[in-house]
Amino acid sequence: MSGKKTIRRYDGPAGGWDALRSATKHLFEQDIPVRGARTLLSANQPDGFDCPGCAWPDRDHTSTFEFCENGAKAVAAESTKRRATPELFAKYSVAELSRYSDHWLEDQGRLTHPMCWDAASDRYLPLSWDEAFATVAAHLNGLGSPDRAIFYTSGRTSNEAAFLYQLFVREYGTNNFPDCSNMCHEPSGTAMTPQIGVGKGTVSLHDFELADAIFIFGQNPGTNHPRMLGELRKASKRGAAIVSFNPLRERGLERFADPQDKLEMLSGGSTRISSDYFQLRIGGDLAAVKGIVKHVLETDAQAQRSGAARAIDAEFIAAHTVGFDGFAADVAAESWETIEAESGLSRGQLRRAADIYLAADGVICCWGMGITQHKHSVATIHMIVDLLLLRGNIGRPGAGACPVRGHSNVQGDRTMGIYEKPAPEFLDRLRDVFGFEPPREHGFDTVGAIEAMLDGRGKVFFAMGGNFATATPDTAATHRALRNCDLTVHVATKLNRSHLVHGREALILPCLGRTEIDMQETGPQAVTVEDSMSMVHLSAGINAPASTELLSEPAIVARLAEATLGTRSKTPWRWLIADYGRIRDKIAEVFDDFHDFNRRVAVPGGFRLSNAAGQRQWHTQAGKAMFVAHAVPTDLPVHRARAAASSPVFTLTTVRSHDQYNTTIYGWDDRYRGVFGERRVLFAHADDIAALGMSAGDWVDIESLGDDGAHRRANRFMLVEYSIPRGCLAAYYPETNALVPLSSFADGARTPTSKSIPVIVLPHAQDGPTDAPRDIPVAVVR
Ligand SMILES: Nc1nc2c(c(=O)[nH]1)N[C@H]1C(S)=C(S)[C@@H](COP(=O)(O)OP(=O)(O)OC[C@H]3O[C@@H](n4cnc5c(=O)[nH]c(N)nc54)[C@H](O)[C@@H]3O)O[C@H]1N2
Ligand SMILES: Nc1nc2c(c(=O)[nH]1)N[C@H]1C(S)=C(S)[C@@H](COP(=O)(O)OP(=O)(O)OC[C@H]3O[C@@H](n4cnc5c(=O)[nH]c(N)nc54)[C@H](O)[C@@H]3O)O[C@H]1N2
Ligand SMILES: [Mo]
Repeated sequence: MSGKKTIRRYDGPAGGWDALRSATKHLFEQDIPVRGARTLLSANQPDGFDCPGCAWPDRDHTSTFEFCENGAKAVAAESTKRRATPELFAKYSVAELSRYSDHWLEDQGRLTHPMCWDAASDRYLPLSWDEAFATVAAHLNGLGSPDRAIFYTSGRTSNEAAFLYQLFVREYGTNNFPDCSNMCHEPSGTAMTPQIGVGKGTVSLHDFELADAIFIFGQNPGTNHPRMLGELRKASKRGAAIVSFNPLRERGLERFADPQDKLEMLSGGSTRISSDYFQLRIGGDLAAVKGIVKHVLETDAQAQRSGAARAIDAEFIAAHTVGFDGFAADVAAESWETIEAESGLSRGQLRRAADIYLAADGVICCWGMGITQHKHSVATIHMIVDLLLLRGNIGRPGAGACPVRGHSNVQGDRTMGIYEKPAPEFLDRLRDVFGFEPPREHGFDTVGAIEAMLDGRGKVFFAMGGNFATATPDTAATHRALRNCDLTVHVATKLNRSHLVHGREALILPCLGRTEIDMQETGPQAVTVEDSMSMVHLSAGINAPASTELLSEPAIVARLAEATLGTRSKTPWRWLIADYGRIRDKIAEVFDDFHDFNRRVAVPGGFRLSNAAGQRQWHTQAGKAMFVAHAVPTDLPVHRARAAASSPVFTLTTVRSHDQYNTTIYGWDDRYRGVFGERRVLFAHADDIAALGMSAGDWVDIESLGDDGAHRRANRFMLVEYSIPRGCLAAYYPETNALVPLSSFADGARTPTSKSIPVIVLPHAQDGPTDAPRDIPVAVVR
């Protein structure tokens, strides 16, 4: 971490030797060169642990070790030798810790002891687990209503832990389950469930071997799902079209050198990834996809007139869908002018994309956060699914919808019932299996939880992992909300900002990570996870725990449940955690899809959950897949801000750098975008920088223009010239979260609009406040 700032173009491929070098450096920095290699080799192996990085599936989960730079960083971060011990907390008060950067906090290493904030000294002091559970239980039992307590989940939590957690919280009496999904792929489920009857992707890895075209919307696999590049590379090599829609030039979507491929590595070769790259405007995807659909329908009309073969799959549409006529009429009525203006792509570019779609037998559409974090994200996903339906591209080999999930078990957590709006049938099953009456009223999602803590309806905030204070929008409001709580509790592996922005009382409960041996009464335990393609498999740690004091997440839930519910609960909590196979038997009793769970998951690679839409069974209201029409929006917050403001208004999107995992900052480099030694950068088009009367390298402040009239600022960012459309800007998350108003979220899904923030750019006010925490060079601290 020299802190040396350099901005230079990166012309190498993604992956390659740079990836190996970078991974080695990160292992080395965590003091784990030798054992780290063994740890790495166990990632995604049948008898090893599931990589705590992303949710991209592994080939059969039985393949030889698949190298992944960012997987290596995630593993290195967890198996670090550093420890955040009670001595650290004795040395620094919370006020002092708060002045350090997120990277510094993370870099203190693994938490080792349960800690309790002491108001008199403003320090976290160690306490026993029994005292910790008694404290939480006393608070929970002292609330007038269980709905005053909020239970957050991040997406690393295993199926077993998540299942026990939702069971405990529902026995306690609330559905207040905000989770990271609310900020992530919530719109995907919200859009797809009524439209095709499932809220998950319909494809498997096998489909990637068969697809003729893969469309990628708003996703940066080179950084966030590096193993996906392996699949894309193979697809590219066999001639499949790969079509990217992204405002930014992302190196990983252009070229990739597979560290797995000896020849490619030794020859210095690389493979082209995208055959076509469309740099649309931020938020322009709905317009772009509608433009493609319009071309497809016009081509079909032409074919019908000339008696040629239909361009759409009329048989599929007739047999399997409803709503086509109204949809087609709506598309016909949308003007090309609007489509071009809002997408930023020309009619010719969209014709090109439509021709690729029409030429392909099987098409997969992938999408990520570039689609889900907008006001109109649900509508955009409807349109992507509409596009697939036009030619029957769902429910047959080589085709389908592929929302690419983030956290390694975020999909599994939802499957296990971490959801603020549980289905009545699921609650009935819980009631029958566990003999209690679950609460029926819907709970708070992430935005709702912040609102509730702000206005006093939320009093206790409990987090199973994650970094709520930093990951959420409207940083100032979120911090006020957390500080307004009577008690905040964080189950965590590493120190983070959320532990420092605490309630009147506060606890940190340290837990085991995936990579560690989870020893319970009957012996070492494995947990299960579900990847982005609905494969469920086992994960067993191999390292000794970071501290003898650590408890597993299931054990923390079980002991907290006992302390809180006492004899009110009929659930045999201790018995369940003595052998996680018993938890899995209960999961099998509640969910039909998990029948014979223990036996089926024991097979290397595990099993795939059923996917009705993938079988062309449509569990929708109409019993068929549904075409859903949406007008291209022209009255979004950005449009309104442009109409009202006197200075130029830009659309800012917030993205991940190559050296971070969400709020965990591994380092200051973003290799593929050519940024080294700095995270406070603002990517902009050269002409926009000039139009502002500024130069690349200048420092600026960013002010967002929310509909609520409030002025939100994030200060001190360096302008970086980048290949991005005019009027569009990009900066890193979470430095820019302060700019997203709490009230700005996706229609229908309430996902904060972190990818389309109307902003103005001002010269940096030297004397103005800077919200950048003091950065302490790592070398000095150690
Ligand atoms: N190493 C690493 N891996 C990760 C994570 C991490 O932080 N680090 N995070 C994990 C999590 S939780 C998630 S959800 C995933 C996130 O993975 P991604 O979905 O790839 O996440 P982002 O980095 O937010 O960026 C998405 C991409 O969308 C583009 N984009 C921005 N706005 C728009 C738009 O309006 N339209 C279009 N078409 N594109 C747009 C950006 O340029 C960027 O390339 O990754 C997971 N994996
Ligand atoms: N502006 C903006 N905001 C965003 C996004 C964006 O693109 N732009 N993306 C959103 C998305 S997609 C997501 S998913 C959220 C992420 O939000 P979160 O999931 O809340 O955040 P993370 O940074 O992934 O959480 C990291 C913390 O988890 C803890 N941790 C790590 N491993 C474990 C474990 O095994 N067990 C436990 N108990 N704790 C563990 C560590 O203490 C670590 O500090 O952020 C969202 N916020
Ligand atoms: Mo995510």
